Amino acid sequence: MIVQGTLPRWMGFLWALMGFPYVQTNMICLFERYAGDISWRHSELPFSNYVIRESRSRPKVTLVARMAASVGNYDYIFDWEFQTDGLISIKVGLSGMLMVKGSPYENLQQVSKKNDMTGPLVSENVIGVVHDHFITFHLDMDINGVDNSFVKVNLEKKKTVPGQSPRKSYLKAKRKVAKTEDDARLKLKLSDPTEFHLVNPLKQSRLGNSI
Ligand SMILES: [Cu+2]
Repeated sequence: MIVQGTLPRWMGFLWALMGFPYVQTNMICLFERYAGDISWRHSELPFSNYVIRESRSRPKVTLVARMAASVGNYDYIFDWEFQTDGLISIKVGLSGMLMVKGSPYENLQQVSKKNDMTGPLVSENVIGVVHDHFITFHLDMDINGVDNSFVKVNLEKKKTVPGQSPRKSYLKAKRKVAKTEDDARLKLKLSDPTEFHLVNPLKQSRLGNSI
């Protein structure tokens, strides 16, 4: 049984204590997650008789802030996951009900033009419609202040001078600071691995790196 929305807080608490679920608006849930991963491990090269190894002893526990949004037939689950190494990852999960439409067909054998189907038959007379979901994030970053730059770092293949090295080519990291918003537009390509950095060029670390 689900009570929608507007229960006073104490009643909702009592309700939950009795084991009944209820909906509270504008809430997120916050929890630690251990998914069985390790945060760090290492086996040192065996230069001596001693094997120096640390593994399985540091579990990767992350802090997750989760929001679930029910939109029509779907429930989107947004997980902001904070890791101990400083990494923040965002995962979007989709649950709820499939988007379907009716079909005169009960079996694919009845379909003469299979390419005209808008999706697979998921049951008799029911098509699961193939479509896209676009999730857009507006990230307003403040890295050590508001004066931030967006940097693309690509690996570029460079050829060595003939006779200079047994190697014919090498990889060079090329940094490009986006001057305009248009400059910062990008298309992700698996064939062109790229790092994206957000830095404050006005602040430097002890080593002179922008932070
Ligand atoms: Cu959908």
